[in-house]
Amino acid sequence: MPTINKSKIDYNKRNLTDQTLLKLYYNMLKPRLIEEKMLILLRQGKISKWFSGIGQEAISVGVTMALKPSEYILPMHRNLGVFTTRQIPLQRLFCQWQGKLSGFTKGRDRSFHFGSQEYNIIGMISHLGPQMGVADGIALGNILKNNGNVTAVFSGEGGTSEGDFHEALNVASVWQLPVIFCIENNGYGLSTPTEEQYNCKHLADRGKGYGIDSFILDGNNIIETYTKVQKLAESIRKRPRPILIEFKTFRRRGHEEASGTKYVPEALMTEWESKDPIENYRSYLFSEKILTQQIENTYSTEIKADIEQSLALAYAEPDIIADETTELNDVYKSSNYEHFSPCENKKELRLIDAISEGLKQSMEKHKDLVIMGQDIAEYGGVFKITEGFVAQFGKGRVRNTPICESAIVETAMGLSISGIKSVVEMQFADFATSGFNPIVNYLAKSYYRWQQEADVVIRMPCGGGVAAGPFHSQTNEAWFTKTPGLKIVYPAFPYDAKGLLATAINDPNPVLFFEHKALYRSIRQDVPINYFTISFGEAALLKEGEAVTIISYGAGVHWALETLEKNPKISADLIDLRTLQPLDKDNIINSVKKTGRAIILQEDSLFGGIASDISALLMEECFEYLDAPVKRVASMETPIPFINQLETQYLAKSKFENALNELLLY
Ligand SMILES: Cc1ncc(C[n+]2csc(CCOP(=O)(O)OP(=O)(O)O)c2C)c(N)n1
Ligand SMILES: [Mg+2]
Repeated sequence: MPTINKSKIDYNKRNLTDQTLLKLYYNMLKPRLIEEKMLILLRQGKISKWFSGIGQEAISVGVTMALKPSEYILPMHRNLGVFTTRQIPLQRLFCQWQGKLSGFTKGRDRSFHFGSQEYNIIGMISHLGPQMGVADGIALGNILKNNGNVTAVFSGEGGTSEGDFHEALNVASVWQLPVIFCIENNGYGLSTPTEEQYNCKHLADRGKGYGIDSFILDGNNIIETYTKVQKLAESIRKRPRPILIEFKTFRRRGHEEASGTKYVPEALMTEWESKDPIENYRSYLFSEKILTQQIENTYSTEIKADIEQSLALAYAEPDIIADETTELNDVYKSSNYEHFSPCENKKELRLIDAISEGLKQSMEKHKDLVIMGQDIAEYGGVFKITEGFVAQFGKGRVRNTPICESAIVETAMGLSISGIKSVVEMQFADFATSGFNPIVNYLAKSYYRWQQEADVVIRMPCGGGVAAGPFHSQTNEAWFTKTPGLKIVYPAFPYDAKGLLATAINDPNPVLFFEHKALYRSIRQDVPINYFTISFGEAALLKEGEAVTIISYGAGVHWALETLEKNPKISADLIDLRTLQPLDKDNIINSVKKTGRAIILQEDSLFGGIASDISALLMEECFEYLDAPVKRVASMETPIPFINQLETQYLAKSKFENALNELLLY
């Protein structure tokens, strides 16, 4: 029988019932016993990787028990207690870790990298920090739905050094979002001790800088953790606002099991071992005569039986059989959203007006659609696309954001988890770099990983010819066409922009919507006045001819049109791709099979751009039909410069006519 020492932690059970006190114990014991089993399995080589939460159980369990089951929790890699306290069947957890079908990711992601709408748990991506911005989005969803719910999100002290932490706290404070930010300060981030991680006394002190109330709690004291979080949650439900809590605790095992703890001073380890949250609580409950040996035995027998049975079931489940179609079908959420036809009644609009009108009509159609961006509210955005929107839709749905692209993309992800669509306006497409991680890692991969759609459109004012230099002129679609999971739209005309934007917003997948700034006010067209949609993946054949196929998109389409106007004798198919992902391969291939010549014009610099991929596609699919090598025309391999003569030299426009004539003469 285990010995019962006097508790080293001061507990005060206040008015908690024995039943609650025991429940807290049971809920801590469960992850501990699972971990002990995992360590054995790890030694036997039966599981691959394990991040231990031993010694930190009071935080996961205290926070989870303090929240309602309907409230979202966003845990990290040491929060097994969140999952078990929410009573996820162990069989499913074990299947997740074994990469079996009954897990949560169909073998596509490991360990705690999953979420579950069924249990209101949103698991992490490896990058740690993005969780906090996603929590902001879920909390914003709660505010907009006025449901009084609180959201809790976890981070290690290491994760607080990431920009995401700072952005998320700032946004939560500016918007008074009901989020409990829980920092588990366990002394180390991998091998890095706290003094090499940050240079302030307490991380909780950072709350002050953001205008957020913050607290320091003994993360090993389950009663303190549970009661304080419960009280704070109750208060936040009534008066929404963010709270920062720093839980002081210690990581008792290696960063992950295989990496050991050699760099941790032994004395420190011994000291924290004596502060074990379960052992001490157990002693306390025994001393209060709340826990008896008999109850303890019952708990432990029950949990161990559950572990053994669930493990047996998980091991018995057949391995996943790799199937390409299954994998490819799960990159994008398929959707049968309704299509709307354009009406006869038209009005001449500039590209910019068409986008504005399309956005406004989508705001009218989707009553909860939220748009977010810098200066988009009263100011109307730097290009004035959202002018007048606040007056019509209110500040709740038309949201000025601080300058924090990462947090806003993450917030959009959180809104999607709440079932709310959003459009994010990048002030300039160039600044998407500051939100790059959540775009390519969170939004793009979420559906494939655990079937959570990222119902987000990111508007990308892009492109050169505006004498704006290297950071306000890029057309950076190729950074994103590379990434499975994203859809990329790039209209060249007002009509297409309006219809495609409506589709982008209807589509449940993450869509990057490129808007060429040089076309905003220079291109006009008659556009149907009603709300209408245009299908993705359908290129437009702008001109029909016999001698050559010209393939382009965005400003390139207009450069090609100008060139053809200047050279009326050239008989060409001119294809405007309109969407780059999905790409209308059939129409490209069929046209080139007909003409036998292909030239691809892209505004971006050449290497690694979409032109290269289309060229390769044509080599593979049309080789025997080609009368000349496929030609790519693109801008120079330099950053895009500012001054007119340099920019003109840089841009592909000046090279296109020659290249086309050369190709025709081949
Ligand atoms: C952006 C990023 N950089 C580095 C890593 C590698 N990494 C994973 S966990 C970790 C330490 C995290 O420390 P902390 O936030 O304190 O959490 P703890 O592991 O201590 O619970 C590191 C460096 C990562 N996953 N993501
Ligand atoms: Mg840490």
